[in-house]
Amino acid sequence: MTDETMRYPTVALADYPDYGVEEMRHRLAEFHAEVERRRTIREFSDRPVPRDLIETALKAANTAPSGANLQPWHFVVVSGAETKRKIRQAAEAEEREFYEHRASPEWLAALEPLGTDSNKPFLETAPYLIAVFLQKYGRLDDGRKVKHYYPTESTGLATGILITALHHAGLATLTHTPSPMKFLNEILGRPSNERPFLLLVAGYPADGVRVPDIRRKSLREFASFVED
Ligand code: IYR
Repeated sequence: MTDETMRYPTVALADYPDYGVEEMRHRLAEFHAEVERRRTIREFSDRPVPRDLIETALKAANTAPSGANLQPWHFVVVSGAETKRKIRQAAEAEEREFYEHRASPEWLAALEPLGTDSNKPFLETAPYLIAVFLQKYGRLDDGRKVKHYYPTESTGLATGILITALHHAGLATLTHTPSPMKFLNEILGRPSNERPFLLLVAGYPADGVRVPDIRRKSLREFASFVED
């Protein structure tokens, strides 16, 4: 047996307290109320955010379950003005192409209530752009490839935790998906085994920012229970 095929040693499951059902209800109700307040925003303040907050949120994201625990993601945290400017320029070029040519009339109609367009000033205003990359395969130190499993699902889960962690800290985010996003590999010098997954804009909301009055589906609409 080689090292790579050996089973992990095991450790006792740490810190999984039995709260009791009443306390569980209370904890979940509080958690729900907190995430219910999360809104995607499109106008950010330029107020600085200490880097350690982003680092801790990223460590939370990295706890996501992943296929064969291969953690097939990479996050590039961009705070430099010059790199943000390059990203904005490239993203806006793709977005102009999208809004003017590529998007179907149906897609444009779906976006209309949100009022988005190809102008993305927040890509320079917000203190952080976190480029999330999905690794199609990994690389060992000696250069050999390691196949990754469910990288899309895994990276989606990690990104969800990242967004929730930042929200928990009081920071707002925008999940931005300029398409195609290949320019992120070039600007950020990422290798070809990494595919841009999304660009997460993070920071404080701009003063007085308003958001569309959207509604979330009710539990009955988005979940069903099979009890027999
Ligand atoms: N990427 C474009 C268009 C866009 C697409 C979807 I789906 C959205 O929910 C929002 C925007 C943009 O960022 O403007």
